[in-house]
Amino acid sequence: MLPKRLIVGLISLCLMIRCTGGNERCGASIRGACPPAWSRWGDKCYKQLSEDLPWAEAKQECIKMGSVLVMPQSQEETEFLLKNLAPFFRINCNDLQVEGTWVCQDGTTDVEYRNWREETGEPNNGAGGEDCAVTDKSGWNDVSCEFHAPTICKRPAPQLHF
Ligand SMILES: [Ca+2]
Ligand SMILES: [Ca+2]
Repeated sequence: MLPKRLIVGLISLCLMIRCTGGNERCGASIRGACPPAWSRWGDKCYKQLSEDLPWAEAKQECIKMGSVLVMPQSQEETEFLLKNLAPFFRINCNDLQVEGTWVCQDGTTDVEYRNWREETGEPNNGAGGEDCAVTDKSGWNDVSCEFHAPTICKRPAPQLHF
């Protein structure tokens, strides 16, 4: 019987085989470990910045590190981040273009997932100027984009070709 650790290791490798059919050669790639100080969930890596930043700066800092400002695509992803990285954090969601129309993007992917905190009527555009969003365990809240919120950056786990 295979040792349990080995089985877990194999499962976590997320093996992907690419074949282009016919006589073309096949290639394979695996997702490698996250860089030091980055946390792994699925095939993604996450890191919290040491400084809390306004939305625009948070986006830029993540890009500088070859990543994007985090936008969770599910409750499971959100829970991993709340538990392992920060009890609340900024998400890449805003209604800057059209008040009340929220655009949430994970990199360039539009995200449909929503988790507004209902008890306090979020998003409530409090004081008429809440166009960015943060999340904690009770859900999302719209806040000022200038608010210095904990920032998590996200990037794919490095892909190794062989
Ligand atoms: Ca707003
Ligand atoms: Ca609010």
